[in-house]
Amino acid sequence: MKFGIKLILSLCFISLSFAERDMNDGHWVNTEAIVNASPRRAPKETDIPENFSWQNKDGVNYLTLVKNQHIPQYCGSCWSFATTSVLSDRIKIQRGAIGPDINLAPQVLLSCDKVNRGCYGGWPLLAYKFIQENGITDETCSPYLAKSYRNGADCEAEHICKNCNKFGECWPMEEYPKYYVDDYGFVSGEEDMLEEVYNWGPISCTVALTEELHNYTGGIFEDKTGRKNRDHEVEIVGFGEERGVKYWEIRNSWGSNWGEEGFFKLIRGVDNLGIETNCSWGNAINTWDEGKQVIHRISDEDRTKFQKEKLYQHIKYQFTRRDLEEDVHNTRCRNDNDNYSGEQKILTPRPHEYLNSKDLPENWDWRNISGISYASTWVTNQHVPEYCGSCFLQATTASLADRFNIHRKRTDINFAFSVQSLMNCRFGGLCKTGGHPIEVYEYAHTDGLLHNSCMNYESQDINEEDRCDPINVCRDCKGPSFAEGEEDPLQNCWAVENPTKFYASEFGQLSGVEEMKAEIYKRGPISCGIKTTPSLYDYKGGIYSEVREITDLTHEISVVGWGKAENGEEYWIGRNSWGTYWGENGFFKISMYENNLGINRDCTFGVPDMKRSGLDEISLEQQ
Ligand SMILES: *[C@@H]1O[C@H](CO)[C@@H](O)[C@H](O)[C@H]1NC(C)=O
Ligand SMILES: *[C@@H]1O[C@H](CO)[C@@H](O)[C@H](O)[C@H]1NC(C)=O
Ligand SMILES: *[C@@H]1O[C@H](CO)[C@@H](O)[C@H](O)[C@H]1NC(C)=O
Ligand SMILES: *[C@@H]1O[C@H](CO)[C@@H](O)[C@H](O)[C@H]1NC(C)=O
Ligand SMILES: CC(=O)N[C@H]1CO[C@H](CO)[C@@H](O)[C@@H]1O
Repeated sequence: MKFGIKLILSLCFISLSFAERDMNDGHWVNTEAIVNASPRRAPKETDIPENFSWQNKDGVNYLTLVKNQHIPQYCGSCWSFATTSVLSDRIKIQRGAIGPDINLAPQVLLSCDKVNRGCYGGWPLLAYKFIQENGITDETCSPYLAKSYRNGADCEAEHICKNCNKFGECWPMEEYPKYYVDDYGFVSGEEDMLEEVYNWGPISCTVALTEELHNYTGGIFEDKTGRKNRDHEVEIVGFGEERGVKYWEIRNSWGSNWGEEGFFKLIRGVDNLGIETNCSWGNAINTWDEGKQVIHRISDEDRTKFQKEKLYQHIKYQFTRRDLEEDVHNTRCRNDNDNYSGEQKILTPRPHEYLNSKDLPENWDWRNISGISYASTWVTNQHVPEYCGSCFLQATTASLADRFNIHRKRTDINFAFSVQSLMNCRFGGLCKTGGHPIEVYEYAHTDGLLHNSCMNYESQDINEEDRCDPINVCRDCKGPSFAEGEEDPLQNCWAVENPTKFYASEFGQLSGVEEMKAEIYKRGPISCGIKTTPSLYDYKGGIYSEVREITDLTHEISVVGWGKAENGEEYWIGRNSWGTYWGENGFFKISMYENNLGINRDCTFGVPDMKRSGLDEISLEQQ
């Protein structure tokens, strides 16, 4: 490998004492990445407005979810978050913000990009080059672990895209969608940066970190220390001018409880914190449109290796069909709540009391209402990094997150609630046993839900004695990155004080097509119990149908709408929590009548309490 130009490596290093600043003295960057860099694409427009934001462009949010690189423990991975969020956001822009967000996985870069330095820093240009050559998966294949190849993460096939079963066994997926970088390159200087952001989408830039920036809570930040030693990477998503002060609008990767819901503004045009010196951009190849998908198939080599090492054949689809049919291993993740003793909370008339489902549209899909996607909380995978029966949390929090997005008209933060925070309070049930969906709504009503960037999904039950310990409910951590085998990687972590909470005002149960349609149409997605069967595991697309006598509902999913096929068959549109490699990008269609898999039997809903969540009420009637 040839080394040449010396460039500063962004280390994402943050320490309140700044005692180890020498870590960012510089790094030799592989010249190939620079040689491969492309010139910027020609601008479509050179007339740049005074204010512009991809977070709210004509009332649509083109940005993907705010993340926190510092949980479950500190990792200097800002470069991998900045790179994947630039690409994910640009993909969303290219798709017109329709369809579920594609959240590319920073973990793949941390596990496999060995030119960069994992949790000890990296350089976006090298990351783009890696993705151009090797491709990348989304977070439902490879969830964030805050570990890298240098401190405990591996890069076997199963770490790029995995699935797991109830017996603690995991294996590489045979087939899954992959994403590739098309062109990538540099940009610097205010004028070029404005042009690039406005025409093509967010860019990422290296900045110098200061203690003041770490303490930032809002407004236009201006560094007075003059620090230019760039050691952090952030994403510019817009720009503007306020009372004569020009600023950049920037997304950080420190979670939504930092700054202005995860964002900050920085004075523009004076290279403050060095932000106008070294920026990069990258575009993805279109592999999402119908017919253009790139499906990765496991190589013979990987399969053989896995079979040898882990008896792959035996666990491939974890159980025999008869096992599944009879659920001999008790894979249920939802407990029947027919006998739920708690109260429903009903304060306003129920939609089916004043709407007649016969008057409702033939097609209603919260993923695309007049060209806007509201069912935009991310698709999750409850079975990675380990198997966990958390469907009762996944389906309920996804329905509520979509409902918050509906209320906010999708113009500000992307809602996604932390399932792990709930699990760490052992609320409603456990990974091992599954749980009760309605109790999750009850919890949202009494205690409130937290943003996903409080605690990311580790798919593990917590010990009874640590239950609801604040550091396990909403956490943040500082550097340095722990070394492999270090005893307590949490020694530099603390509980976030007063994290923003999101409440439900009402919640209740419903069943049957009439009630379901009215509730979904008027107030948004609901969650419903179904029976999982062997054929459902194998579902790849189309309208699923399986009518049988259902004795109990073993799984919980979210219903985001309905439709009518050309042959007149009506169906529900469901969101599952089995990753994007399952079904239609994680979603499915199921025949509406005759109670297929018991879907019409026992559903639940929650209504966002905007006022108590500190959010402006945007009336649904205005939409
Ligand atoms: C940042 O916040 C910490 C903790 O509140 C405080 O001790 C420190 O003085 C602040 N630093 C600056 C530069 O404001
Ligand atoms: C830009 O935004 C600021 C603050 O929101 C506002 O005061 C100003 O009028 C806006 N300028 C334009 C041209 O919209
Ligand atoms: C619900 O109550 C009925 C009647 O008391 C009982 O037969 C059934 O087993 C109960 N179901 C559950 C899941 O507890
Ligand atoms: C979204 O819905 C509109 C009709 O409201 C339709 O014209 C458009 O093709 C749909 N977009 C996608 C990507 O399905
Ligand atoms: C393309 C670009 O902006 N490169 C700059 C990166 O930073 C170094 C060191 O400050 C500059 O010399 C380069 O011009």
